[in-house]
Amino acid sequence: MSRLDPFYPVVDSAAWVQRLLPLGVKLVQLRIKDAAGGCLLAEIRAALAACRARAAQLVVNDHWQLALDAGADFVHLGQEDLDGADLPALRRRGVRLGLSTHSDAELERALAQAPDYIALGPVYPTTLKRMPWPPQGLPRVGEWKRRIGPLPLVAIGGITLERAQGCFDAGADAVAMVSDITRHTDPDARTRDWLRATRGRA
Ligand code: TZP
Ligand code: MG
Repeated sequence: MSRLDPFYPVVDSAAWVQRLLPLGVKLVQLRIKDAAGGCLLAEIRAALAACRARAAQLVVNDHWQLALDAGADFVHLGQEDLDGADLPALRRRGVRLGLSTHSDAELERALAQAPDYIALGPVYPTTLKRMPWPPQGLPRVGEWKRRIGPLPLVAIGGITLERAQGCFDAGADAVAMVSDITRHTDPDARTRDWLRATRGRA
């Protein structure tokens, strides 16, 4: 089971990927919710080329077919995406799979797909996405880790640098965040702070 880099920023454009990689980011998710077709493929290809040039890994959210065509490292899917996704085709091409979970039932269903990592969210309240689940809290991170064993666990939702250590101590292998990087007043400095704080864990 391969390890994940502990610092896992989630961004919405290839431009963000290109900005973060020179700072030392080694794992990044491209999460584009408002584009389609050729534009999306171009974003994925640009992000992937940037990752290849810096020995970093690209995770593509939602768009598994485009990720497959482009040869991304990972696809990240929610439960609602699972029905339509051709998981065997992803496996054949060596595209790894990350799955979101928010409840016991979702965890059971996700584990049945033999994913390469499990994400649990929202650990803290998040302003980014309206979610029907209350914040899971750190005890739940520990519970998830006990249940999934050696499979990497990604904590997401309201995670700041100040909250990261608590997530790791509770059992997260990696922490993912949007706002704490992209909405920070100084995203580059914040990214460097994150890298300093997490590098020893990689
Ligand atoms: N999935 C669970 S919480 C979340 C997603 C995509 C949003 C994370 O954003 P932030 O700004 O780090 O809370
Ligand atoms: Mg999705």
